[in-house]
Amino acid sequence: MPRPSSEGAVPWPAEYAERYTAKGYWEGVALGDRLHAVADANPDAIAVVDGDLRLTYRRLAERADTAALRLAALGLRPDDRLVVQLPNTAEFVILTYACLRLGVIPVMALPGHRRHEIAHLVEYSEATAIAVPDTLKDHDHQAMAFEIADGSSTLRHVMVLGDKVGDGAVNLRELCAAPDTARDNRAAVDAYRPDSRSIAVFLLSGGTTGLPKLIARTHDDYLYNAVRSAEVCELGPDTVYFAALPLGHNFPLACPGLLGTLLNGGRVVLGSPNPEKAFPLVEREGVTATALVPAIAQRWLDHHREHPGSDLGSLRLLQVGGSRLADHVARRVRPELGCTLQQVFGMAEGLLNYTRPDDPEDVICTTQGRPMCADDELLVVDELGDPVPDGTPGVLLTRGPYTPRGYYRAEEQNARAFTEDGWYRTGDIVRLRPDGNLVVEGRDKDMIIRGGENISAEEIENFAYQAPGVARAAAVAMPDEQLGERVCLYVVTAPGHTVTLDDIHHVMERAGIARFKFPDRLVAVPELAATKVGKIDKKALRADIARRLDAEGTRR
Ligand code: OOB
Repeated sequence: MPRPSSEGAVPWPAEYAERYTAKGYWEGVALGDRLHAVADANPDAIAVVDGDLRLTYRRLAERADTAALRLAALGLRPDDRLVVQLPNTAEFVILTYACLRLGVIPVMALPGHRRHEIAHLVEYSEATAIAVPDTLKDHDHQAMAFEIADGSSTLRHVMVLGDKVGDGAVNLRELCAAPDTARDNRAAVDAYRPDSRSIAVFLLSGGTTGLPKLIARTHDDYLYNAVRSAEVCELGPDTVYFAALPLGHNFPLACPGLLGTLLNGGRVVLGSPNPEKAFPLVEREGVTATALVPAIAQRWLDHHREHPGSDLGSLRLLQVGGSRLADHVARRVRPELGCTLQQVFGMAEGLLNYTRPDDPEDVICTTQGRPMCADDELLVVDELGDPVPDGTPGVLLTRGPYTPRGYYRAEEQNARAFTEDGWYRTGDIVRLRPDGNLVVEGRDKDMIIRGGENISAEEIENFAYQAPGVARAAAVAMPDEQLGERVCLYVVTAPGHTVTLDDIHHVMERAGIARFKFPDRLVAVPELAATKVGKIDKKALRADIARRLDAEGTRR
């Protein structure tokens, strides 16, 4: 039985879908078709730069269609799921574009994910294919992918990018290479055209419970996400966007990122955020816009201070988001880097808030912006769920034309994360200013944001309990100058036991967990403070670790 497209996703109610269509947010166009239309209008403009490779729009579109047919020849069909864990390369772009044309749904994994997370994504999405590098940062992704395929009832194709493609793997460089013949593959791929209401991509939730949830983004909603973001950021054909953050993240993928740039005929330069490499690339390619998380923005500022000769003169817009940017860091951007800062408070679940390039400097440096769409609905509520007066901090709820009404196949989680009338509980504590801009004041969710990677405290605690001698465990964020936050694990040990950070790391290492989730510090305590209702008092623990760091003078 073919699975009906979009089964398991939570659609918008019909009246909303009609309204979003009537207002023109949903254009009824598949993303791949729109990308092709841009390619037709700008065939000779450079679309993608990956090292020495420069692809024009014509060549990119051709390669995407060729890759789509090669995927189809392997047996992939519309609505099949392909887990993508690739570095920022031309192959990432071509493969994603091919999927969008064919209706195969990419599941956007992150480079740091390991066996545990990837196996979960494969199983959860019932993926038939996976795309990985051969090895990256000393990790053998190819071996990992084969191991997962061995234990999976759905995964049939392991696709590998690199020089060491093993037997039985699909060579991604070949799959994404230029067509063998001059034949035009476009019409053949057109036949697969997905419905605009169907799922275009699966993004991952940061998640507060164990493993990530999948967020089904439709062609209609994600096209709007990218197009409207590009408008707000004033992107155009002259934009040279530097994709520095891993492209599997919503931010560099479509806010406006890769898709927003390509949908405007601009140029995307692929790379990574390390300033030693990034700065020369910005200069060489005349980069005009990029997106960073606060931890990396700070590194850029410091590197620029230490190497005043580096020329970032072409850079006009520096987007920073993913976690709270400190006001004093924000204020350094224009005077030191000579470009306009844009704060972005967004989420893979949808809602995007941006400061606008022509906002007063005070708004740019002290707020996280305002929603990009007039039909984004925002509600700020207290613990009882009642709206608070404007200007009072509360938890943010939201609905809108690019915020789906639930996670994919996650009824239980949806009952908690969404209200009955479809509001998404962001778990972020915000204050709404009279000028409409939001200030993110904190978080009401059990999540740690370590250098832009979201980590569920609960997941860390579950692993901690597997270490011998751990009686109770609580993971909390500890402040860190470099990464914003790090993971601090409080443990109460069973009588006669000692537990070290290494013990916890061992457990996580064996389970094949992403490294970025490994706790940075362990604090053993005789007991964990409790709240009135008997839950672990994490607020008290966060205050405790901040005090300890201050006392040690190690709060960098
Ligand atoms: C982005 O998306 P996610 O899904 O990785 O994380 C979303 C969460 C938000 O709910 C919030 O807790 C936090 O990350 N966050 C911020 C923030 N931007 C995101 N907290 C404070 N200040 C900010 N500026 O992180 C994301 C998606 C699209 C664009 C930008 C970021």
